[in-house]
Amino acid sequence: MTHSNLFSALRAAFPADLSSIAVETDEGLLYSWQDLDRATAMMANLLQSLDLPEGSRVAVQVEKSVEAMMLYLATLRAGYVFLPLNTAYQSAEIEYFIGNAEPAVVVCSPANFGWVSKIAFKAGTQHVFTLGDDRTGSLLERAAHHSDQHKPVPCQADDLAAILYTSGTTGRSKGAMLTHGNMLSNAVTLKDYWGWTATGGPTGQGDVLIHALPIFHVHGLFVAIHGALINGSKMIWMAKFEPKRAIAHMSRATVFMGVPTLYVRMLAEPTLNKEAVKNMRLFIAGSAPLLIETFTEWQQRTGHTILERYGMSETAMLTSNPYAADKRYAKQSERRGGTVGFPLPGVSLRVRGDDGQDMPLGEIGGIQVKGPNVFKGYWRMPEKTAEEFTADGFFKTGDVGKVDERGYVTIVGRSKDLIISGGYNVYPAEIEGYINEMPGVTESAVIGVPHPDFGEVGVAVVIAKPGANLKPEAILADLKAKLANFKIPKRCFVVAELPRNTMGKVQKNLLREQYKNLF
Ligand code: MCA
Ligand code: AMP
Repeated sequence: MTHSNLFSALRAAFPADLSSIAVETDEGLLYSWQDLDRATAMMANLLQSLDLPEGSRVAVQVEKSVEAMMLYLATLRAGYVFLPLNTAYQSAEIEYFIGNAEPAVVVCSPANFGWVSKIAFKAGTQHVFTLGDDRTGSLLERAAHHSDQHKPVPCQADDLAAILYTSGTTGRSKGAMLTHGNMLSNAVTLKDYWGWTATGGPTGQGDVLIHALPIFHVHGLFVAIHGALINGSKMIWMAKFEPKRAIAHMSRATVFMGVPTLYVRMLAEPTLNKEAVKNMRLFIAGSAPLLIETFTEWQQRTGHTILERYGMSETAMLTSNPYAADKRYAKQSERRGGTVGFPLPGVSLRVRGDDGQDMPLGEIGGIQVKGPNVFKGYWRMPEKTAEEFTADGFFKTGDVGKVDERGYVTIVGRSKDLIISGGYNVYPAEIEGYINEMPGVTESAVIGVPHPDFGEVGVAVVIAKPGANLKPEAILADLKAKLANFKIPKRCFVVAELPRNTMGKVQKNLLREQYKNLF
């Protein structure tokens, strides 16, 4: 059997000197490569001691910490399936994910143990551990009793490594099943494509990554962590993004990855200038459209051109603007603002019209992709999976875009009804469902409108039942009690009617136009 455990590939890239520093936290804690190796071995041994069935899911909702990253690596190492959950999710959301994924192990913050364990045990989970962001909790206590030696469990490239929940236009969240092979192929490609170096550079120690993103989504968990580890690169670990501190770290770092909101917030800091970034090699942006204003302002202030790339939970990274260091890949060396660059090596990308035919260059259609990075399917949803793939095996991204004559891909919109707010996805159908159930509500429409900080935010437009006295603040407060905070519309309006087309369908484009200047 081929040994394709992703952890083994990452471990093989650790530097020879295991006593050197792998992670330095914002609070000044230092973790060596040996610490990563030993602690992940202990956690992997703990997981294996539980005698879990093959393919068991380990669902994790904890605050960002180096130990939380180690738990991810330990899950890979032990051959189980990692299921990360946004810390903002509340009980109804967690109940759905746990009920749907049926994890054998759940790890939560000590403060949430009461309600999370209740949900987990009800769903049949056998083991619930806690992990605090200050190295407290039963997970580490239990792991401390296990050996710090562990042989990674052999895996096939096609074995599941993680399930990431994501949603479509309608219905509940779907679990995208990513394999060891999906993620390893993407990590290896990006290491080359983005010119990671393990030695030299201004710090003398090769690349150093500022890790500023949450670790429950593809960007922070996979692109950033795999990127650093597979290059044996040190990470400067920020538990929470804070623009001033991120800029201060840049004198000792070379690579930064962020969603556009992070760049917008750093641009608001007077300390951001050419001197502050003089050691930096690469700024990467993705997860949401980077406004051309942000791209240009960043260039003027820092002298650096942000490299924008595009990906999805289902596919990890798909396209990237070029990093000129390696001419094999850089058909053009220019990073073009407003585009997401070229399909990555190994990724096939095509643009198709509604009739299923290829669109001519420069014309807009649905983006479809194929490659070793494309997921295995949606967890326990074979019909949904079949719907999202074409007969010849391309995945329909739901993004709308075009490819120009030089090969640059531009995303112009989305056919899926999705709002991307500060890099987090918000599904209008989910929010509308909650509003429509409130007493006194006839109907609602949630739309995305431009926002200077988050790029886009949700706005709810609600119709009241005759005689009902609906208060926008009460609607928002009710939502806040039930849903993750980033999903709450930033404004709510109670109106007499919604614009409709002749079929009676709400015309969200007209609502978006009407409310576009709110912020
Ligand atoms: C926080 N708030 C938000 C958001 N974040 N509202 C809308 N959108 C958001 N993204 C609100 C909270 O509800 C709260 O409101 C208030 O802001 C303060 O919350 P706090 O958590 O303190 O906010 P923050 O620390 O300022 O967070 C902003 C942030 C964060 C740093 C931009 O949202 C973030 O880390 N975003 C990155 C997301 C990410 O990693 N995405 C990658 C997905 P109130 O006080 O009213 O409750 S991976 C992906 O998309 C694909 C695959 C890809 O290509 O990478
Ligand atoms: P997720 O469901 O979190 O995986 O979000 C994936 C979606 O984020 C994609 O389908 C795109 O709509 C969007 N996205 C990711 N990167 C970019 C980008 N650079 N520009 C525009 N949209 C992006």
